[in-house]
Amino acid sequence: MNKTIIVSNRLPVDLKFDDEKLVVKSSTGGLATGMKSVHSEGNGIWIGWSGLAQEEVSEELQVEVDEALAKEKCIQVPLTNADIDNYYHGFSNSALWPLFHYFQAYTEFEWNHWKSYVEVNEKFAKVILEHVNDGDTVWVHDYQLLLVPELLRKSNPNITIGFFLHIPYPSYELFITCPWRNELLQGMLGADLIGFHTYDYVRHFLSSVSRIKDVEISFNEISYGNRIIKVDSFPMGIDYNRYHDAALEHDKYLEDSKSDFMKSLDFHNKSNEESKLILSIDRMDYTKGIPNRIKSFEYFLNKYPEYKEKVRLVMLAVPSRENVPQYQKLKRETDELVGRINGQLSTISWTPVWYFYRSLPFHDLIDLYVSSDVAMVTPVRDGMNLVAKEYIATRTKENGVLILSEMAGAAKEMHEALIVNPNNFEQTADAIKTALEMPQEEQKERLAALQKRISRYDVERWAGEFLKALEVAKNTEPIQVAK
Ligand code: GDG
Repeated sequence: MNKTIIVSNRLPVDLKFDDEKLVVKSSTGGLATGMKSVHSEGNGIWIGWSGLAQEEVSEELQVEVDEALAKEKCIQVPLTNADIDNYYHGFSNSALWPLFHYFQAYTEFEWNHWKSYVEVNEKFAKVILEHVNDGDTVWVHDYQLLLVPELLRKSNPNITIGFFLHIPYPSYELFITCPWRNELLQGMLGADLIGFHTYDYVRHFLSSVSRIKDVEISFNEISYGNRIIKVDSFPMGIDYNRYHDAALEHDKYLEDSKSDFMKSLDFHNKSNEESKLILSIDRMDYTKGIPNRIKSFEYFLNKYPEYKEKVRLVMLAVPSRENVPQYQKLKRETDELVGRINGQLSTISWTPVWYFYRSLPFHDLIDLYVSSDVAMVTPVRDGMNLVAKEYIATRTKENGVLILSEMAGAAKEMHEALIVNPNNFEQTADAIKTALEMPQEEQKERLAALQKRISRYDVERWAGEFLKALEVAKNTEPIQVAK
């Protein structure tokens, strides 16, 4: 029986040794969260890095690691500390990530990082080739593995290869600044189907391909050698029922096991009945617009002082890529901004920004979603953004307003949110006011439309449609080009 192999940089589980004891933890990233249901249901496997460097794993421990991963239907690609530094922190997160998110000034093109990126992509291809059989489907994910499709195709033309990019694809003008643009495109073109979150990213990709490579393009099909490669948009959804059902269970949570968060929120609610909560959740990343969000909230409080003591911004920033200098700088800037606004505006009974720099267990996350009157999802650039969709899924009482950046892929689908330009503090501040004052009937109408769409196009449907399109792409006959 043919199988589907999912491939991503990180496995959906995270391994750590705590006092020589192996600890297996589920990852919190967007991809891991989204694909979990697809992986657990299928007969396939997931190939990726476990989070442990080779140097940490002795031969004895290796057996234990492999067993723990096998239980989760996972196979690891072993990476060394040098790989992690150069391929992951280096080329992936200091070159591709900023470049693809339009942060050109942060982009570092280092030859040794690139060399390691090539080597690690080869390591991934090697492990995949050891487990793939003719007729199988391999679905490769994201910017860390752009070379893998071509490496697989060269070694085994009898497999179906899909590739999905979770981050934005930049305009041609930006993409050409990369010294290895040819190699990157060549790598992606090994796939039968290349997917992006939005139509804009598809257009940018096709424009790069047509200007850099000598190929025929007709609509969304690339004629390349004797193959046809399809390119299309597949906006990623969430596991809607998981979030919706967890929200419905929320009252039960309160009785059974009060989290510290809810205790604080209870206290807060009792101390000021009218007080409202605005929620912000992201990885601590410069693409997520965290400083802009704090500044917009500060602008709002200064422009509409009647809201002082009546509203709080609850900001959860999950530590991310803490070894990369730009992330350390962002953390310092965020600490300072929160300190400034709280220092200037707090009163004895009111702190404007509640800031948590950590990751929270799922049920605390749900506490936050459910308890918030407004969610601010205002990245300066974001492939999709799943938090926006999760917030909508947890609204079970026909209230709640989403403020969403037009720079997030999600804005292309979620028109009923209050759409803002995150660099326009005045507009964002006004959107906060509109959200806080929105009549219940309007909240209900907007939510109903959003929930209908998000629940219908959930993560299973996303994966199903990608895999269906991949099957069709594989069976497409090449266009006969006249000689
Ligand atoms: C990349 C792209 C694209 C967050 N904090 C906690 C926690 N989370 C979960 C959220 C959500 C996920 O992490 C974050 O997903 P995003 O989509 O917002 O962002 P990225 O991690 O940057 O993901 C992005 C995505 O891939 C999918 O294609 O949308 O554009 O950048 O699910 O709920 N989960 C828990 N505790 C936390 O503290 N349990």
